[in-house]
Amino acid sequence: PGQSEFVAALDLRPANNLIVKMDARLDKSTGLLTWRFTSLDADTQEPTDDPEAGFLNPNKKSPEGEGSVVFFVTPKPGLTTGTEIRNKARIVFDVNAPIDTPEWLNTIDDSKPVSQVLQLLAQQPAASFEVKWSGTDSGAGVESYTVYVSENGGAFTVWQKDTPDTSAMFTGQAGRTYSFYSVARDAVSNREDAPTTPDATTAVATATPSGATLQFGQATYSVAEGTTNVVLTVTRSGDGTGEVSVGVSNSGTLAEPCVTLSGVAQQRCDFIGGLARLTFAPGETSKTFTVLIIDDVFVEGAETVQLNLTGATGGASVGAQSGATLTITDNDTASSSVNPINTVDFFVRQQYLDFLNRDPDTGGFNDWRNVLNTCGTNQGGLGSPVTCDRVQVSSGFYRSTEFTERGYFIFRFYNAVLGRLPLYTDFISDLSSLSDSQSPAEQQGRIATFIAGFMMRDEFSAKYPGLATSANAAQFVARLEELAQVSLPETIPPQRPDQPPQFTRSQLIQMMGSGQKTAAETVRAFVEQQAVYDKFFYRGFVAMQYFGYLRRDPEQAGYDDWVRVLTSGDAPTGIQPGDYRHLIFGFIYATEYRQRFGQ
Ligand SMILES: [Ca+2]
Ligand SMILES: [Ca+2]
Ligand SMILES: [Ca+2]
Ligand SMILES: [Ca+2]
Repeated sequence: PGQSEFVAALDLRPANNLIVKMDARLDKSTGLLTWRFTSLDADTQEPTDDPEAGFLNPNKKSPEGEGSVVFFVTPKPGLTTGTEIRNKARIVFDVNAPIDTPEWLNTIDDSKPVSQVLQLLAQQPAASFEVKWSGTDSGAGVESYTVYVSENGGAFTVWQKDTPDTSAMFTGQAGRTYSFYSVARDAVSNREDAPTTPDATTAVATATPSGATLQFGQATYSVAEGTTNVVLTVTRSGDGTGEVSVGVSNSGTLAEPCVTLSGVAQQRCDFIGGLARLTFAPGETSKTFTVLIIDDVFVEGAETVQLNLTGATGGASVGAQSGATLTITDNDTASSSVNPINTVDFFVRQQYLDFLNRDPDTGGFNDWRNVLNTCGTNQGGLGSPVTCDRVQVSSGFYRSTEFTERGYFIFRFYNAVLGRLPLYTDFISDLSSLSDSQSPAEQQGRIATFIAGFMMRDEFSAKYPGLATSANAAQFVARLEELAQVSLPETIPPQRPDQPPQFTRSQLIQMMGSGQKTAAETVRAFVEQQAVYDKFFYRGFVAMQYFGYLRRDPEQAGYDDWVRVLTSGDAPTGIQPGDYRHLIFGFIYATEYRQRFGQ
């Protein structure tokens, strides 16, 4: 740099008996740059007489006779856009006629491009609408656009990143406003400044009712306490084309002891279920849900619970038959001092109800019953071998594939995606949407429906404002990691055969960014990563003691303390990390648990 001449001699021996003299110089006043290459006979130091003996062969067989010189030119400072810089070269071999190259032209582009998102309708009739933008640039021309969006006046986030396209479909939500602006980049990387006000703003119209009406099939249902379950029906009438959903709640979520006779049948004491979200696929006109009945020994007479439909989505409305009364008729006439949970069959069935939200299948039930019946003289009760006792059987339900893929999946989903514990009612309601699948394909469909519905909830939108798009893949995954407090690895351990696909952070971002995975599929993959699975495993174990055995929310202090003990062990009591036996033992022999069924 700074030099205006360069002289050197290059010895080509032994390959070639030549010395090549190079003489390069720049005439600063004319801008003429000259290279002169002279081949000298290495012995005589004189130009060789042989016309074919130079360092550059005749181009008989291309490219043996081709050569080039390369040079870089820095433009003078302050050149304005449009300034042309022209170069051409003249090549002279020996005494031959000069060869002129074509002229090369560079044009300076020192100006930023200008772009804008085109005007949008003040109100969009549908949640999905087309957004267009355009731009101009003097000089090299616009190469790409980045389009930003803000929802309901919130912070702007990237929607389309460095795209050459000039339009895309945007999907918003009913009743929300969206503002857009674009920033263009030209072919030489000049980048437009962001505007101070958005280019275009629009609102998505509030959803118009679809005309679907959802209601109970009957006003009253009745079941005897000794019957295992009762099936209730919800019907859809009117418009049957779209996907709609409705929540089921009930009046039986009281905290009174089960022995207290209030005339109200209570979940936990008298039944399991009655909390659900029912999703009607397009064309479906009825859905059923199952309430599981507990055959306690309380003499309580007929008890009723009121079931209600609330929170219809998809523009549906709840019809006149928005509630139904379920009566459970008693089968006890004399008080019993024997608690039915003491019997093996009752205990085993209750594990199915409390962890899997269903009645047992015959094969599974017989297997578990057999484990306990042959477990020592106490049949798995106190003092039995620890390899087959009630604690071991109950923990088997938590560790079962069915619970892991449903209950633990739901629990982990709340913790990982929203960064909080699910409430008992959230958990049971969402678990019911994954229960009773008849095939793996149906199960996959239910999980997809659950996630899609979950992402429509306000709590999700508030935590991921505008982030669930491919353009925001990196921010979306970072937000998942932040809320879950999990860092995805950049290298992943070998994939186990029974495990969902495992990815590195970069892979997950790349798949979402390229559109290979939707936001919903990305969320699901995140929740299925080993790091996330491991993070919440003990917490799920503790939470299920409350959700499953006690059918209620945990007290925070008790929950935290059990998580600590399970994670780190407890020196004073000698409990080792990961020792769940103490935990389960404490709950299944607790008075609160046993008094769900009898005294
Ligand atoms: Ca009762
Ligand atoms: Ca009862
Ligand atoms: Ca009974
Ligand atoms: Ca009873």
